Amino acid sequence: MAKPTQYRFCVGPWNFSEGGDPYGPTTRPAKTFDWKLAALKELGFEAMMFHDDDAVPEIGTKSAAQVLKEAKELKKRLDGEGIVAEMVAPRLWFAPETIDGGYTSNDKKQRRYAIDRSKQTIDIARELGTDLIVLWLAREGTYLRESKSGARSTELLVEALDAMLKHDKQARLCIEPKPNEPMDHAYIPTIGHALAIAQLTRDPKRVGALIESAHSILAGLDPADEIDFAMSFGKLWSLHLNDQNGLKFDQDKPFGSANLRVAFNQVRALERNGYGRKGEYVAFDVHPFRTTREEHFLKHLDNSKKTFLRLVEKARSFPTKEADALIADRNYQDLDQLVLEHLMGK
Ligand code: XLS
Ligand code: MG
Repeated sequence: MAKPTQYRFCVGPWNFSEGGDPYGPTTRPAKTFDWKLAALKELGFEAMMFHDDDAVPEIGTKSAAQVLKEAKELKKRLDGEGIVAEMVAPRLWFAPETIDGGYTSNDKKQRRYAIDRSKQTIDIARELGTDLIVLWLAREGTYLRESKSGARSTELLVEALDAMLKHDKQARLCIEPKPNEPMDHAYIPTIGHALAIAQLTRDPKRVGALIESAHSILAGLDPADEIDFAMSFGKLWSLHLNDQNGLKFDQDKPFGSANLRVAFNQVRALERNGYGRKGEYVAFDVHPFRTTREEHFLKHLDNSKKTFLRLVEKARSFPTKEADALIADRNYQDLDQLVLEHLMGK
């Protein structure tokens, strides 16, 4: 039997968020990068994930050479702290150039911008010592179905992925699906879509996926099934655990906060497929509740990690023999209760 996985944890600077939402301003003061780095270490996280402009702030105002210089400096800084850069993601949904999407924009110039910026992200990742590029395809979709062609958009997405694969022979592209928000409909809504589009690219082996629990739930799916499916292809290269109370706006709640059983089943899926054995990190893409006081700024991260580790224990101590006997007897009533009793504990 393989040794139990020692999970390693990761978080992004955006997860120390200040409470702003579309209806109101921030509720906590912004923290500096140094503060976040120190906090991450104190919480026992070993890696940080970055958007291109987290790694190099105000990236749009800087020359290519300056961007690489700052990425190099960041790498030194991280090395000094013993923190790994897990991935870099192009933030393609903020810039005025990507108002109509990046890779699938109807404007050729804007598509060019999106591809160039993605190539630059790969260059930054190389400087930071990671080959992992995360693509959350935020605005690659439509507000209005008739405004874009799904067939053409699929072609454009493949073109963009191919341009990135060609730019760097080592880079691995990790698609993070989400079915909606900010768009009405997104073009790569599920893991199945992500893995299918990989097959159309020039190097399918280097196109994989990242699952975010809340995004699967928003697609009406069970994230545990998405994990099992991606891992059957050997293509779950990163993970954003969090929680989501039904089909609403993206909530990024602490892991297990809305549905402990769904969280438990995600952990079981990770355990049975050996997630983490090839060095993959468990990231928590969670945000503090808007009402969170400044002195409780880090609780959502610490609590997500605590819950995750408790659920690992629960997965490892699950009474498998008893469950197997109930399954063989098709006694799913008692199987259901066995799970509940196990989660509630004595
Ligand atoms: C949004 C995503 C985003 C990606 C990285 O929901 O979590 O932050 O993880 O671009
Ligand atoms: Mg995410």
